[in-house]
Amino acid sequence: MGFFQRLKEGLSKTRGNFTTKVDDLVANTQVIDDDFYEELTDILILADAGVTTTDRIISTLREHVKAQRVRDAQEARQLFKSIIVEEMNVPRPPLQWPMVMLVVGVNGVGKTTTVGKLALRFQEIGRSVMLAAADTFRAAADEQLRVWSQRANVPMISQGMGGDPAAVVFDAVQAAKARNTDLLIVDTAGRLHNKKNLMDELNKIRRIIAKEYPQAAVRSMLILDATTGQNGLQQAKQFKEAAEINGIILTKLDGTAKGGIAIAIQQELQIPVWYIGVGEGIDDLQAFEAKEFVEALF
Ligand SMILES: Nc1nc2c(ncn2[C@@H]2O[C@H](COP(=O)(O)OP(=O)(O)OP(=O)(O)O)[C@@H](O)[C@H]2O)c(=O)[nH]1
Ligand SMILES: [Mg+2]
Repeated sequence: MGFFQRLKEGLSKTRGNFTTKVDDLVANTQVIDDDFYEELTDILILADAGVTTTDRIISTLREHVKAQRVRDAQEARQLFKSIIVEEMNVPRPPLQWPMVMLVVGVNGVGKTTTVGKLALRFQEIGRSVMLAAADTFRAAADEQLRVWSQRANVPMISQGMGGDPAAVVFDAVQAAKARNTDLLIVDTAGRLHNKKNLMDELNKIRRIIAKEYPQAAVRSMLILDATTGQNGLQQAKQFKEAAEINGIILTKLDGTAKGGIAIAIQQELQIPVWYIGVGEGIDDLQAFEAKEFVEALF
């Protein structure tokens, strides 16, 4: 399956929910009136785009329709699409090498799986990759990461369960430096934003990397489970308050009909989405591009 086809496939639940409704509305609209905007508002809200984002999209659409004297609902649909692209467009910064990616987030959002997917992605384009097993909390975490490291054929540094995650990261940084590794990806334990000691641990890890590996670009990637919708978004806002976050990876988009969260998230958090997860397989990670995303959705 090609890249775009895979993305379309991954978004099929959302397309079935959101896009089909938009298309039905457009097909049944003779006059663009308040009812049209109200129904479009409902469709966005039901897709989890959130009230603020929805209001902004609809009022921009109203302005454009008025300014351009649009009468045809099909034309309004085109405008709607391009407004959504604009809404999602928070450009991600260019990659820098060497880089350390800290993969963080609450429990079960897909951190370890994403580490595996990222490892393969960069290994395949010729970058040297190393993994650090800094989830020393959960018994099976090491083994789970080892499986991914084998699939992606990249080395992994670990100290086993119960150790100090910061010590694992210290070790991994020394190993990454010694081997001239382009990308060190650090898997961390799931944590809640309100657990102060756990959030402090993340900040400590960042300090260690900054001190031991000043030449590396450090990027904390917050993993967000798309199926948790607006709740997940609120949680992410709080997470961002407690730890520095540089990018978002939105997982499990294939598992939700409410992919509208992907529309809301960038403006709401003011953090770019770098990648999206559209399945459980090692290939199911895609670089996020607003335009492509919207094309695949519509
Ligand atoms: N459908 C789907 N499932 C995913 C995706 N990403 C991860 N998962 C699944 O989500 C579940 C949890 O994934 P993990 O990678 O273990 O999540 P985690 O954040 O590391 O979990 P903890 O370490 O326990 O906090 C697994 O069953 C994954 O297969 C995705 O993009 N799509
Ligand atoms: Mg994990």
